Amino acid sequence: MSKFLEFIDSQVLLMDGAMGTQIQGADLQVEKDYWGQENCSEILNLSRPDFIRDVHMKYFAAGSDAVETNTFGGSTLTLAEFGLEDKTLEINRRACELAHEAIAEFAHDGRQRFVIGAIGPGTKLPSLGHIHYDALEAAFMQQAEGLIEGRADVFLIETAQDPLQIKAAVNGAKLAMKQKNITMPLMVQVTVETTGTLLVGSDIAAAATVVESLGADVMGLNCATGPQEMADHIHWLSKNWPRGLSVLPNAGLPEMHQGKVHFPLSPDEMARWMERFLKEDGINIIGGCCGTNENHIASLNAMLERQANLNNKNVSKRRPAPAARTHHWVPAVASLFQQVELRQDNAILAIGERCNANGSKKFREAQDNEDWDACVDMAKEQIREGSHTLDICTAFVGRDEVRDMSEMVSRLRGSVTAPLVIDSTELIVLEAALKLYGGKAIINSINFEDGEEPAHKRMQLAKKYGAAVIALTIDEQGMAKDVERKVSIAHRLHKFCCEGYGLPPSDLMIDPLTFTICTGNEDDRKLGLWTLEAIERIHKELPDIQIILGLSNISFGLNPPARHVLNSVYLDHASKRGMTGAIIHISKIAPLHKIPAHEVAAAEDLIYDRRSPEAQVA
Ligand code: THG
Repeated sequence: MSKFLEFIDSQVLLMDGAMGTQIQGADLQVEKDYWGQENCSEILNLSRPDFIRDVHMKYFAAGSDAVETNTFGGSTLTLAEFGLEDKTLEINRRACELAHEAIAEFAHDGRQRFVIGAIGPGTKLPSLGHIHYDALEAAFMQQAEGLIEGRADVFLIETAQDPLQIKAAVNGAKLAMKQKNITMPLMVQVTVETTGTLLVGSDIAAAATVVESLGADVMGLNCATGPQEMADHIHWLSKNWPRGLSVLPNAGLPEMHQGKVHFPLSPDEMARWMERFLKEDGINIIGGCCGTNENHIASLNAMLERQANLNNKNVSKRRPAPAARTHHWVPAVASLFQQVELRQDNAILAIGERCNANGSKKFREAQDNEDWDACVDMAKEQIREGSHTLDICTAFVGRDEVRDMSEMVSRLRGSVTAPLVIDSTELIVLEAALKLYGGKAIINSINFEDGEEPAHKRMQLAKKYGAAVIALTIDEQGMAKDVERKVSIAHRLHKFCCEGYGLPPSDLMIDPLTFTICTGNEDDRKLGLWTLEAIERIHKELPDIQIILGLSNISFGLNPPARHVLNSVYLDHASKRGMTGAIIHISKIAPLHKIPAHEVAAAEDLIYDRRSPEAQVA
């Protein structure tokens, strides 16, 4: 484990206060100090290293255990707004060196201190279409390389307003680490506005679902509001988030005083709030954002020392241990807006089937006419009917699947609250969709039909973009029909995805395949029953994974009313055996008590292949 993660595991870590407050309070000249670019404070790393180093030293003197590098706007894209893109590496490297130089000035006391490589969001929101994922990832990668060269101890992706931007920043940092053959802890701090969501509308649970799927070591909140407005969100994280927690509020909600922004919270008030978060929510890292200065940090430092020495009068300690907390991480996927649990209480996860070029004539025609509004309306209708997530498939002979999928995802991401299930056999379609999607999607699907290579490629996507995965029981011998093969491929998929890629078992959704049992062919009569038996075994042998089916396949060949009955009855039986989700047309599903008993019985006879003696003779 890194020294930083060891530290925050055993003691609360104090970060610094704002850089901006310090810069505003200083007498800096636009031409001389900013090289004519007044809004680019990253220039100061090169033009006024003495000033930046002094700010860091002020915070260390006030008690900080770590300072953030002056690189908030240091991604290539943000620097390009000032014509400084070519200086990305130099600026980020130099900023880290300045923080290290400040630490060196305090070497005499032997304390452990850290350099936190700050990565701000930039000015463009990918979920709103301001910038494409690829450009963002490349820009963050270059910034991260500079931070690594300057020996930052940690990456801090902060003031995040868009989960898709978080993905680009995390992946940029990961690519840089791979390039430089190094691993560093990753912190992600989101900014929850007074509206209660991130700027693009994500609530804290949606944001946490995405951040968790990317493997960040610490999640926290910073900016936008003071501690008071953060309290509910911090409390949610405390109860749910499985790893380290950080809180860096502004010095209260900004107020306008005679045309100037004023942050009202005093150092004492700030410390009281943070003391409460320490005790009630078990956070690991505290510090300040806009409006906080060295007085706030000194006050937080004094509070920490007081807490550390409450029960220990003999040896003087600097930091208390983080308060114990119990959290429960619920496996989930997410749209840009909200989290949806993969295991529903007393119900299956309903995946709407109708936004599928192969599964709905209406959708296919709307897609072919490029009537995207009609396509989006079908998505919304399915949510109104009760679908928790939506399967999206745009595979249509003669059309460009990447383009159509991109059209769909870039519309749906901002207009529907349900997470998306990206249904395509084409790798490029899956990746194009994932690059557009700020939520935590579900990839539909992987299998071993052509060996493991295609599955490897899809798992790499799932890990990179943070997605759950539907995995079909198909191998090199083809689709599994009998129980033994379904179960053994399920185990192979589990091993491949969970052991091979660290996919949480709860994010693996095994699909043991539904075939129609309505062909009249003798060979097909037992297919539904075998799938039910496979569900029962898989559920027993791999209890943590999800099990889903494309339900409507079971009844291909029957007339619509009969299909609705068979689908409903089969869903009921599959759920009782352990199925946790299904791709369905939910408004056509009826609870069994609403279906006439003789129809249920007929459907069950079909499913269990119970035939009257005459029928068997025939
Ligand atoms: N497993 C997984 N994904 C899947 C499937 C699966 N994706 C596609 C499919 N199978 C599930 N989706 C559907 C969607 C629609 C229908 C069946 C399965 C369907 N549609 C009617 C029809 O074709 O007759 C409605 C036609 C219409 O409205 O025009 O039956 O198994 N992982």
